[in-house]
Amino acid sequence: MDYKIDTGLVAEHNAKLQGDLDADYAALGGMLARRGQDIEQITTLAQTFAVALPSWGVGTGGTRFARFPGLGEPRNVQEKLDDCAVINQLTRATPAVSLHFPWDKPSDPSALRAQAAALGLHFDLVNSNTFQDQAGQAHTYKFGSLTANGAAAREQAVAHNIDCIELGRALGSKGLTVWVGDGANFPGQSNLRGALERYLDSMKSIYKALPDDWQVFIEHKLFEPAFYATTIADWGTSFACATELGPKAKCLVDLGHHAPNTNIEMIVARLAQFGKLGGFHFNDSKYGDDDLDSGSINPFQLFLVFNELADAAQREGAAFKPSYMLDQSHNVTDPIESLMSSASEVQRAFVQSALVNRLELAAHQESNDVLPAAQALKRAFRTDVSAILAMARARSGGAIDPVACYRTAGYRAKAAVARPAKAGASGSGIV
Ligand code: LRH
Ligand code: MN
Ligand code: MN
Repeated sequence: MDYKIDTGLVAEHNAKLQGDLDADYAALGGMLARRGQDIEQITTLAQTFAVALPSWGVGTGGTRFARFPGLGEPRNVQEKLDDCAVINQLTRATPAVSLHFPWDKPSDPSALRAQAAALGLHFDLVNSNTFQDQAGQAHTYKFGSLTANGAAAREQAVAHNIDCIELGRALGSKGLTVWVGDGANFPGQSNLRGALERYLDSMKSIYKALPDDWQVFIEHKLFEPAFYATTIADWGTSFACATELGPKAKCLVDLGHHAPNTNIEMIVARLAQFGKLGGFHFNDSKYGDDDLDSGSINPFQLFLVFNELADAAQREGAAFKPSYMLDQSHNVTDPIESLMSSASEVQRAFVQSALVNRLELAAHQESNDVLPAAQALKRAFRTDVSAILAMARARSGGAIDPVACYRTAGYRAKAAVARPAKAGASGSGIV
């Protein structure tokens, strides 16, 4: 395995922290045992958790208004993979990468696949991009891509998605996520129903190009860049389209793509109930599509989403396997640190949801005993499972404290030397 951080350094880091961790773990284990829960079972479960990294997340994404490039930013997809490997080496929770095309289009897909394998990584869903014009493209997406009035722009957008499938196939990916910013900025700008009809028409052509073992995920977003009417604005539209397209089409929930205070866990429950929950883009937000780090604003919401996932998993067993991906943008932190922290916050919510006593919760719900039902969730949410997360990482070969270990290793400083700054490294202005 091509480790980017010296394994001796990780071992040394862990050795220093192991004693304290053992003590914390024993205390937490004792507390959970009094609740009838076996910490070892939970730790083993935590070790199975995985969330994919967004290739676009390892560069400084910035905001809509500016980006402040950081030192040692990856300059190409190969360097992005190297950074993803660091995140996975230290967290052991991010073995897959979700690529965005054409931002991270490899010139040699099989070489990239080999590099990923050497780094202990593989490729999750690929993402198409028809939300901005690319250099040299024949038809603009200014007035829409998959929904454009002009057939030529629509066909170009469909062809790009089919190219993404082909490229993804060569990389060993098993699905495509489609997010379009198409919509209108003025009432009257476009026929609302007509736009969705054209979207479906385009998506049917993309759907036809899916290999048998592939899925396509429809990602909805309330607004931006279309500020009056976004064609795929909500989970209802996404669900209707996925249903119309067929069994290989599912819905993707990006946590940031809803109005503030939307009950996202209920959306998750609905999509799971009707077999259309494809996956997630995890991030956090306060106002809109802020792309803040997971768990940084509303960790209780994240926990409640995982509580619904735990319910669905219990009902449906191994067949229930939504894809987990991060989708965030960094302006003021080192992206590697932020992504490590987010992966562990999503893993935390997963572990906390496993602490919910589902039998007890169901009994309280059955007898309409409201307060104990709410307390059953709060008890799990309030439990500090940090020692379980750290133990899971250590046992899987990761770092007890990934950010501290990463800083000790001086990876960014070394990258700053190896990767001299280049203006405008690839990334998006609309994430
Ligand atoms: C759109 C979005 C979508 C894109 C990514 C870069 O806001 O969430 O997932 O592909 O950002
Ligand atoms: Mn997203
Ligand atoms: Mn987004």
